[in-house]
Amino acid sequence: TTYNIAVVGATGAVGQKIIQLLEDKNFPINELKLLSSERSAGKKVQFKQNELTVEVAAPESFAGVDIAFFSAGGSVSKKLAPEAVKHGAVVVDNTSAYRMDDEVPLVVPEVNKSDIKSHKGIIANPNCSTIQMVAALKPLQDVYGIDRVIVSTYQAVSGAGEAANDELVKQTKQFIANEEMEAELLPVSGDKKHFPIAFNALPQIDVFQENGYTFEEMKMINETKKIMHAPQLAVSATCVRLPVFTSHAESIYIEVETEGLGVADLWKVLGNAEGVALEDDPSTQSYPTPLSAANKEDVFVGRVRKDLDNDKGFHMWVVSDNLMKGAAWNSIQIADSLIQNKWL
Ligand code: 11C
Repeated sequence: TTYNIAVVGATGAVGQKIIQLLEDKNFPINELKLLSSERSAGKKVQFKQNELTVEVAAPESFAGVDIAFFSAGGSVSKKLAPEAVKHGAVVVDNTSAYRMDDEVPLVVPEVNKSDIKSHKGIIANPNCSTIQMVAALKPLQDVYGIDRVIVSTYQAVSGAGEAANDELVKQTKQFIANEEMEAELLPVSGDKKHFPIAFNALPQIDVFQENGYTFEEMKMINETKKIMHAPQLAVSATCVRLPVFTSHAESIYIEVETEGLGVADLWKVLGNAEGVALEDDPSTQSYPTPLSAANKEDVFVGRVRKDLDNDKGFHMWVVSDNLMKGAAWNSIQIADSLIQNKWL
């Protein structure tokens, strides 16, 4: 069987990765529809032997579509995802529009694939920094239990879209030419102030909430509890943007429920976990980095250490390509689960 697929946001950073993966993985496609805002409509995109023209996304675009991937921003999803569902499509939404909606499964297939079954037309793809964290934590939670998580992130600019990549390139050139760096976008487009990202680190991703945390930090906290089915899990996050193009890195501290564990106990579980690649050997300086994880599907884990004071405390370093497992690859896996399990 083959399926009619739509990609909304086809010219964006995530949309392009989705199209590339649909081709690389030989996804069973009958017809592929590429959709976007008016601004990008008319652009040509190569898919296998065909040149496809990007069309303006409208409610009627979804007639006959089986699966629609949305990654054109929350407002587009709010407006058009329900229309796609009305036309019979199942939506895999990569924005934050529906993630915390009780009716909408929020899914990382290695963690909570069976949640997909209860979908009512929309399945949400979590935030990139959340996905890689839960992929590493869930196998440990299943075997040893986890009470508490404290995470600090080191996030790539591509999480803020291609314009943020361009801004990093521009500022780097300006810095090297001894010119003043112009900051127009980061940390958040539309916020009151902008700061250079080149040769810098910005402790703000997305807008501030009333409690002093940023929206990115609250996404990591709330989405983690939902995906791991652990409302009582203590989670706290500090999210930082770095001058890196691809892959988010995370320093994660956990407190497990089981007493007396050692690093080898965590290695054993992580080494067998689906979608996780353990790269951890101090004697050979073996650990993942944003560059080594780029363009790969796995979530890489290294630097596993036991806390020096708390018997139940462990530290680890988790790195993954934010546009792959963090976005496009996770969405493709959700679509694949829909098909394989006949959950469409
Ligand atoms: C970033 N994590 O790195 C964000 C991008 O909710 O899907 C992903 C935004 C989202 O800026």
